[in-house]
Amino acid sequence: MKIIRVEAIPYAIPYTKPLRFASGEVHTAEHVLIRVHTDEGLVGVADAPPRPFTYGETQASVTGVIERIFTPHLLGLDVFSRERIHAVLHRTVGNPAAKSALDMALWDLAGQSCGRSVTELLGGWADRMRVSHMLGFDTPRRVVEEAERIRATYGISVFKVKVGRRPVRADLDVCRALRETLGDDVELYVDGNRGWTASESAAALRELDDLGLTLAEELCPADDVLGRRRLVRDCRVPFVADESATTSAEVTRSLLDGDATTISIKTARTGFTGSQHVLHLCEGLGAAVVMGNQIDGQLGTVCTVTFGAAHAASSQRAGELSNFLDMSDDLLTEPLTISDGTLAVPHGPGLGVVIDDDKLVRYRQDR
Ligand code: MUC
Ligand code: MG
Repeated sequence: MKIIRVEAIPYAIPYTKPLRFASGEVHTAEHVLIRVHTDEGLVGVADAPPRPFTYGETQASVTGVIERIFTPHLLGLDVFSRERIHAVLHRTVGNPAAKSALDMALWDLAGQSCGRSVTELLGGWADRMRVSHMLGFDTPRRVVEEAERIRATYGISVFKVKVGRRPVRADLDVCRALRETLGDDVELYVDGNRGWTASESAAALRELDDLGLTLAEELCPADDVLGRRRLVRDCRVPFVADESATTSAEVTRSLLDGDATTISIKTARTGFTGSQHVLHLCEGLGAAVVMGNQIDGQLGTVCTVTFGAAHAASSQRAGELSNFLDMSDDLLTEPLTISDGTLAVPHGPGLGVVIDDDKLVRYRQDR
């Protein structure tokens, strides 16, 4: 089955509620829909969410690299020659969201062509995952209100709280208000997106010690090499590397150097193929993983739950699968639903999703 055409379609869907965090904020999902067409008439899809503030990609860079650099070398290649396709992609450094979307669209095609879901092809461990909801910067009252609404509406009881602001007190107050209002039955953990120094992070963790947090993620930059190592060594909960360790090599260095003890896997930046490399590497090194969210829409979230539920090791912790709830609309004909705090993997074949053509016409930006 040969690749005959690749589409990279920029689209924009506003958020009803922007997400704010230490390294940026997102008001509109300015993503790129990737469609890989084959000579057998099958079309694989995936989503590329550029995150300029984290990886330097934009909608224009994603469409540009796909149309001008990758596609000319992909046309005519067999969908199942994934290693050869990756060799083409890896000649170019960077561009993680563009490369990952192409990889996941190929897996979608592989699943469609053999009539099985991608989650089965990857591992077939479970049919759903527990959901963790991400809470962005706001006042303690508003963050608590959001968490209560999310718990009441979707049954979610795991929350990742964005921290990394100055004064540090603003975030400490939010964490304490959440624990005091929601009680001990909810799981809380924090993500600083590199906003604090190592010493600010250490002081914050001391203040939060009695709250029973379960994870601390990217509180300070990994480039603060010694400070970060000291912080991780003294941290009483697993310390998660997210944007500081995105490739297998970075993950290896991060774990061996003591920059982190747990790894966030995001299919939006390592696709399915690269995410499996990272997962198996972590298993070999004895490090846990958490399925993260690159502020994905529903298609990206399908990819995360498809991968997370496929393996025992990636489905142990709740996956970050609910950022799409804050979008005003989406592209799938069958919207995702979270209930009892879980999200089911759509049934295949492939990713088991259909793009709503009318919505794509409404939101695409290239016509
Ligand atoms: C996270 O876990 O950091 C913020 C930036 C990004 O790329 O993902 C989010 C969530
Ligand atoms: Mg993070």
